[in-house]
Amino acid sequence: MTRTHSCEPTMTDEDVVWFCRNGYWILEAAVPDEINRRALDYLASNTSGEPTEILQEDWFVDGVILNPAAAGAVRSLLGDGFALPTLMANHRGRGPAKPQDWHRDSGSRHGPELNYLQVFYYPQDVPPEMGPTELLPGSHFLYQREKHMAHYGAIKGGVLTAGPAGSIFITAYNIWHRRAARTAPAAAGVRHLLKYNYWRTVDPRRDWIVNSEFDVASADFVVDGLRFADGVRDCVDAAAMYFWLSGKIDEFHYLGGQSWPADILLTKPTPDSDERAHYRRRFGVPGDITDRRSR
Ligand SMILES: O=C(O)CCC(=O)C(=O)O
Ligand SMILES: [Fe+2]
Repeated sequence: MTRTHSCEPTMTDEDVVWFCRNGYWILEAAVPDEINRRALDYLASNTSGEPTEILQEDWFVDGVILNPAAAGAVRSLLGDGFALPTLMANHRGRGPAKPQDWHRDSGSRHGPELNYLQVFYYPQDVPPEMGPTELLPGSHFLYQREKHMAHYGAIKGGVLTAGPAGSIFITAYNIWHRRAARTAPAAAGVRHLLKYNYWRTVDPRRDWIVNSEFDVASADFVVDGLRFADGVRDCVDAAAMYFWLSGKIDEFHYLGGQSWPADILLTKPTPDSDERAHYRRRFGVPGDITDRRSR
């Protein structure tokens, strides 16, 4: 029988909006060292690309799968009583190696729904030279034929998930990703990357950490980094996902043109400040502004 889990959410409205616009959420060094070491020992003797048996190990389930930081984020995005992974993959990186092709994993669907999450865990330190996974922020809404994607080389704006042992990153399943180039020699060791999915079992509703000051009309739906989507499509797609997660997708009707949530970024973050200034179009917010528009 599939196991489910209940716990408290840890993400706020702003965090959920950040996930909607970028398609991932990183938890650095979430898993304690002792569990990372046990996982590495386990993977040294279980060399399968699908070591699903690790899901039978209580120390692994408690330390990684039900890790409080990870489970709290999964709970925020998938609701209470989410179902636990039933399959485990291990992507081993050996070096030196060229980057993998950009891809989405098979079975990807596009749209505002978020019914499962693809989660990755590094049991060892993964500095850039060890070939971390690279993600393209906002690409969970970008459709491209897989065979075409495989021809792209480096894409400006990709984010390396380099991080310390115990880091976990949570992704929208269809985000574009690839293993980055590894420059470290073989002697630097294998890079293990465990990958698994959690599943929603309840209808979506806004039951993460609700901030009563949060105003969806002025929320920041612009992807962080380069904007790849056509025009303001990043905002429209991210806002639609936020409404879907809130159980309010029936109220989301983008008028088009310059209406909400279309948004122009006026200043870009600098190395000293990540402040972003926006020019916002407030007309078209569902149920807002004039109180006369129902759709
Ligand atoms: O090894 C990695 O960093 C990513 C691997 C991956 O995404 C895959 O093989 O599907
Ligand atoms: Fe993949």
